[in-house]
Amino acid sequence: MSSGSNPESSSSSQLFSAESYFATQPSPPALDADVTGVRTFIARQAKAGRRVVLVTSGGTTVPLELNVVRFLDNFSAGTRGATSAEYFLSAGYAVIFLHRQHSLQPYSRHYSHSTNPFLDFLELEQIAEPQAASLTLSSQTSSPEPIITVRSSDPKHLHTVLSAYKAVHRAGTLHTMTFVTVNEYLWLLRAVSKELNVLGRNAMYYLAAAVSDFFLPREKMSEHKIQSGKGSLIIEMDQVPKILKSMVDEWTPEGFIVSFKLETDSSLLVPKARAALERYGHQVVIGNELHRRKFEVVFVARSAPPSPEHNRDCLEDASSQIEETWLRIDEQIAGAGKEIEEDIIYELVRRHSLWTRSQIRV
Ligand code: 9Z3
Repeated sequence: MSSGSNPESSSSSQLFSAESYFATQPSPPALDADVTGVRTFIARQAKAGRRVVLVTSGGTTVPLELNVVRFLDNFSAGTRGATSAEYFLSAGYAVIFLHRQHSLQPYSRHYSHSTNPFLDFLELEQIAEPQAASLTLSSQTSSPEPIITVRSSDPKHLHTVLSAYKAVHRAGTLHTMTFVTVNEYLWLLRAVSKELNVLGRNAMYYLAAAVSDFFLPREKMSEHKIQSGKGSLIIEMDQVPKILKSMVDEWTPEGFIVSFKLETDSSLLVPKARAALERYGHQVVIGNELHRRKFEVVFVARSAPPSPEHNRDCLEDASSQIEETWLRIDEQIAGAGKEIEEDIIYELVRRHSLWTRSQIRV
């Protein structure tokens, strides 16, 4: 990185393989505890005979300083991931929800700080004058507890969301983990994939997080806040290694892996999604254009999903069998509450079932 004030820190970029990345970049301090937690969760779900899906959600950051003041962020509120997690849960999956800290989460997303703020649902009951006075003057009097009631313009919806939320908590089928930086994301993704590999084909990966393609290796980061005042700032970032390739080849070769491809130029969507499928050899790429993502997505997949053998041996041959399937919902229906994630998950559950029942050796 170089700026008017940090010219000495300029250096050239190198190409990181997944291996060299993890050999040189620091693991998050809580990694061991996170792995223990997720391992216990997976063992419990395996015992109950449930399929497990890892849902990644929200955007990663790339800090520019070790004492971080500034960072590069990736676009995502976490809507896709949080919404999808709910539909996976209602389809009977256990969900590991790996999300950007403070991004949207399943169920609470319906009542986030910006959509239906929680406090707007609460009403203070009228308290008689003398009691109100004593409440104000002293919190230690024996005056009655204030009564707070919940009022919703759509109590049925609130009841549905709350019931589903409580049921999932009782069943213990949702496990949440958080990341902020792309480094934390990569370490956690690798760790969870290796743990989930014990489930073989019963594991699904739904990679909806918006992941930076570039990062600043630790050795190139400025320790303190980058100083301004000497003109422009030039930062050279290195490319994040292609971890999908490592997932398919090493960490979880039998898992059913779904990645997302985000484009803003719709003419690039299908070609880039096809290229990703050919390059990594996983099962599905879901293409979404930024502004149409709530109304249409395109599934790009092979007509027969590749087996582990296929992953290893036949990538070049498989390109001709790649098919595109569009899922669309009417914008008016979407406005009335229909979510495209419902259809996405329905279709993925169907495809995953075929994958788990496939006769090919695992
Ligand atoms: C997505 O494409 C997600 O659908 C969105 C969801 C980020 C668009 P929101 O939650 O946004 O509705 O606010 N995620 C994947 C984005 C990404 O980083 N993809 C990489 C790429 O396109 C590959 S993993 O190269």
